[in-house]
Amino acid sequence: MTRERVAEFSVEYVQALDEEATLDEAVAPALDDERLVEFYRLMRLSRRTDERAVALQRRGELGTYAPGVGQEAAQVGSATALDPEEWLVPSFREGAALLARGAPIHRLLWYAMGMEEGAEVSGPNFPPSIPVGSQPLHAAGIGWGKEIAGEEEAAMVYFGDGATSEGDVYEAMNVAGALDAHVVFFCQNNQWAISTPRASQTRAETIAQKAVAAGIEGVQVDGNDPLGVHAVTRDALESARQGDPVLVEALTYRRSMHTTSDDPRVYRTEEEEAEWEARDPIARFEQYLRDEGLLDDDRIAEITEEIEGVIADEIDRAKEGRKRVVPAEMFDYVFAEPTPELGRQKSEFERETGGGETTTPEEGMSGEERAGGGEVSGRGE
Ligand SMILES: Cc1ncc(C[n+]2csc(CCOP(=O)(O)OP(=O)(O)O)c2C)c(N)n1
Repeated sequence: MTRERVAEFSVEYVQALDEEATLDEAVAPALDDERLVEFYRLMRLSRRTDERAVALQRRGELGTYAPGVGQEAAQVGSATALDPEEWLVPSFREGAALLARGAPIHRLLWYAMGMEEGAEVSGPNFPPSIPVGSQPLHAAGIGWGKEIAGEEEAAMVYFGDGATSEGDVYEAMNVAGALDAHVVFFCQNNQWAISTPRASQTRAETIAQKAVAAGIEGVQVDGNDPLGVHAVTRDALESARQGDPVLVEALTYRRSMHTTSDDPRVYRTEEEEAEWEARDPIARFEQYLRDEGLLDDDRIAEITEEIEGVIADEIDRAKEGRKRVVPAEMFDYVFAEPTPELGRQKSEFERETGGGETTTPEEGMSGEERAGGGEVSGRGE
């Protein structure tokens, strides 16, 4: 009888900037001072956009909105490693990543107003994907295309820890590995999938190890450390551009609600939230930049003022450009010719909603949503 070990695997964890804001020079990427401050500005811009968007939703100006509070380092650190001409494929929580790609805030707000135009942001960025775990397949397709065309470019796709329970995500990683697709799978493990905790999602010790079965590399990084994330993503993209896909697991935390229809107090403790507040990515990075002499109170006040101005202008622009939303139209864009079943669903929808047309998102919302969401967690948006 023969018994021998035929394969062995391990998963590396990477951190450049620790919780005390001390930098590990060996891991940190070489970025100039201006770029470092820009990362900080983008993270603050995203945090403030989220705050204003939630307030707008509470006043009935937006439909559903998914804030990325707490995940700014994971998104800004990674999206800035992608070249401007490379494809970014987001899920529905990638506001910070899209801002880092130059997306105008009014478009993100239009999306939350139910307007199709909101999905069209500048550059090679896919529209948000609401069906959980579906978009990694699209990214694998883009990455395979790059391999066939012999182009040294890669695509990067974002998804959550919950999405890794979907078969599509494995299929995407498997096909990417088999076909040398130029793709980075970027999982933001924010510890929760609506009300399902990470521990109930999988028995696996890490999400990164889910790469093993696909024969691709998996790596874990401190997702609240923008410099560690940038370094890991830069290396992953370098590998992907040569036809070796990578799965990155960024360990982070969704500090706010799942969406504006959710109330996390129902399913998690204040102690847990406080624990992660202490590891907030913006506070840590700000501390580092202060220690390096790149930020002080005056510079921070300047950045704050500039951000407030940009967001105020963008909100005005979003309101001015708001269009009538016709929810029944969603049935028209599934197939070139609607199937009989879709036609039936559309008629039923129109019958039940009296035509399905709303003049503003506010009128289209239920009383509960207008009031800020009486319904909690588990909803299907
Ligand atoms: C296929 C599918 N199933 C269920 C839902 C409802 N849903 C929306 S978000 C979500 C949880 C997603 O969790 P995760 O992938 O961890 O991403 P996060 O929301 O934490 O960013 C669920 C179940 C959906 N949109 N699509």
